[in-house]
Amino acid sequence: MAEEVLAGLTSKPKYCSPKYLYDQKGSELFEKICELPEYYPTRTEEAILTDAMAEIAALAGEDATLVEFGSGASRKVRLLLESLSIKRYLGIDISREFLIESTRRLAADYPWLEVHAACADFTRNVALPEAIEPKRLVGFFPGSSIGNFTPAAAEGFLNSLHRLLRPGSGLLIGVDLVKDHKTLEAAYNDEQGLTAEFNLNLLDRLKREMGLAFHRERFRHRAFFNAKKSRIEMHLESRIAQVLQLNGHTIRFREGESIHTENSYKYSVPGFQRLAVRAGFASRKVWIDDQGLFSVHYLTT
Ligand code: AVJ
Repeated sequence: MAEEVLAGLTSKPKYCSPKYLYDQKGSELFEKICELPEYYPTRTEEAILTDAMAEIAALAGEDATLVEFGSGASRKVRLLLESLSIKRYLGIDISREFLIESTRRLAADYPWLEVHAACADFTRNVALPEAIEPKRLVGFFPGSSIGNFTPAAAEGFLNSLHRLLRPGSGLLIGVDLVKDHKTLEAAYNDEQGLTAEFNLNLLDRLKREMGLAFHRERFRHRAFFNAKKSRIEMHLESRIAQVLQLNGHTIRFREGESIHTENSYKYSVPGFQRLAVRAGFASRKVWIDDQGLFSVHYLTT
């Protein structure tokens, strides 16, 4: 982490991988963001999944093993467990304590389910545990987490999932859609300031884990839609010119200069389908809510 963070903060423009937003505090804040009135993706995706459950069950088939990438609180998977014929579940997440807690709760609530947990950065090449590997898999990648990747990286990532899941498998994936800028920007600039907290927590984390000396009030959260690139960008903007020390390195900010902390790409349905096909998948089915806010795709290997 230290190396990766330093590389980002000493480059031009400055950036930090969004995966570092998800320490224990960040994961908790993200769960709260999901319940905000402005943050439409979570509730919209859950409604789509609920309505499509019978069709998803038919596509997933009998006795599949469900593998969730970035399982977080393992909340959405509960919707699937109620209706799908699933024997085994593997949650993969980068936040260890959060993962252990969530999968323990899941195992307690679904005694018939074989529950596995793997603490891993799924953006790197992950190998599946032995108990999982030989089984017919259904991947689950909800929440439009795919939006964190650039389209080129998303294609590369989907291609690695295609290889990981192997023939006869499926991937259920949630993808946020392009829409009016006001709705998009409101989702990342909530009234309560939870998204700002989530973003600023990155600096708190660097302070805790890498000794970054900084004043919180000298930074501000900024999020906007970059229409040309079809993405929400999230930044930590320096309110003033300042110099910070991190692990013996000097990091200089001009007034208004920012650390780019996250991209959240928004797709059209055909745009995402083309990307999935380039990555080796076949697009079997897509569900969209009435307002055209969000999409859920079922892809097959
Ligand atoms: C988890 C990456 C899908 O981009 O909407 C929410 C993260 N960042 N609010 C998103 C996030 C700020 C979220 N993803």
